[in-house]
Amino acid sequence: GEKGKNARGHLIVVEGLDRSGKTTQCHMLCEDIGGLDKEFKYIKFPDRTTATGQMINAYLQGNAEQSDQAIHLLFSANRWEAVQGILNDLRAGHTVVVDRYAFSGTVYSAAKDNPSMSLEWCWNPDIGLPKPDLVLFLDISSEDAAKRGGYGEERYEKQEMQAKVRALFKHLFSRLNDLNVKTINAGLPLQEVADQIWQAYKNLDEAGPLTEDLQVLS
Ligand code: FDM
Repeated sequence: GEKGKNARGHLIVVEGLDRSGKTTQCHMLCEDIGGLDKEFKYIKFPDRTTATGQMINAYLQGNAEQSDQAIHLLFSANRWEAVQGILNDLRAGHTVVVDRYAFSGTVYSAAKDNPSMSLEWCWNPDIGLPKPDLVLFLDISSEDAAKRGGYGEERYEKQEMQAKVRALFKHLFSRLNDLNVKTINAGLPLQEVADQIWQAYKNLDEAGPLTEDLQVLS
């Protein structure tokens, strides 16, 4: 359909566990959006290229230590420093596809079971970030993830951690009830997952141009 002059782009977040195929699916989605002759932008968090991202990368690879609180806030800062760019893209009418966001930020930190970091505490620094129009949660059991060749070498890539993260994702999404979340079984073959993501995108796109301002996470 015709896009109104003031229509903003959609903010779409893809979330999920390690080995859920998130990044592959983001690329397939972007390619299909581009195929419709629409402008898109792909962003991955953590963005390891910035100053905060380099600190996060060193932590994840085991080359630096951080307190649980400090690394949590660095992940959040890594999103906050990208906000103006995201808003500019959305206002220019571009679709922004985000690979991990505040939801990963909250559940990976909460999964550490640090008694001074409740789920609420973990969510707090991300309050005010642009709120996605759609969250695609790629859900995969640890058995299915293991079939894909197991986890890598980074800090959180352990089965026990992943199981906690999965439960916390479900818990967090059940609590954020004004959020548009679509859970997709990421244990299905790649193309079936891609088809379901595309259907969810089409539903959003066909609902018409977005003229209202973007909301924020609360
Ligand atoms: N992760 C990712 C966090 O712990 N907090 C965050 O805010 C984000 C965005 O970092 F284990 C974790 C999730 C994962 C690790 O992510 C690196 P990628 O997607 O593998 O780069």
